[in-house]
Amino acid sequence: MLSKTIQEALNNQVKLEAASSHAYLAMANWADIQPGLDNVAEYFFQQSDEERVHMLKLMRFINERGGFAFVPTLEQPIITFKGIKSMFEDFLKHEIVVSISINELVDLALKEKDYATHNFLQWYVSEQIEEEKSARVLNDKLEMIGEDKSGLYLFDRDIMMTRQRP
Ligand code: OFO
Repeated sequence: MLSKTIQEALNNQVKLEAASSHAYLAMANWADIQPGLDNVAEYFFQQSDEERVHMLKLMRFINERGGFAFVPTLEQPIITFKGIKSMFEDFLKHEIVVSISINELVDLALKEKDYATHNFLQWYVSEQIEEEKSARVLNDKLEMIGEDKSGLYLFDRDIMMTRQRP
């Protein structure tokens, strides 16, 4: 049985995963209307789906452990970007926020001696290592490319190969 404290903390994480899904959906849409960023758009559509899966996994766990998962109210995310570089910077910043939140949850689960939740959260710890790494690699590539149009062409062409399979 989940304590009220853990249930609330997990529901906050549900909201953060939902907000991630929303934020990446906005990035996908923005990329979708830019010339030549079709694969970047596809990358973020898939990333958005993946965040929804993270949210659902949390909801199912909360319910399974005798809690109640709340469907969160979401604010509109940022929907336009100065350019591809600033969008990917936001992507990395967002993943770092999520990692911090997961770490705080792990810490809370230990403090509350909720070992089942602690164990469940390990999947998210590994996931965040991967997601932060992917976002960093993509930001490094964009840094290297700078304003080079052919570099950007290749970035878009190859981005789907960098996606980890769920
Ligand atoms: Fe849910 O993994 Fe990214 O944010």
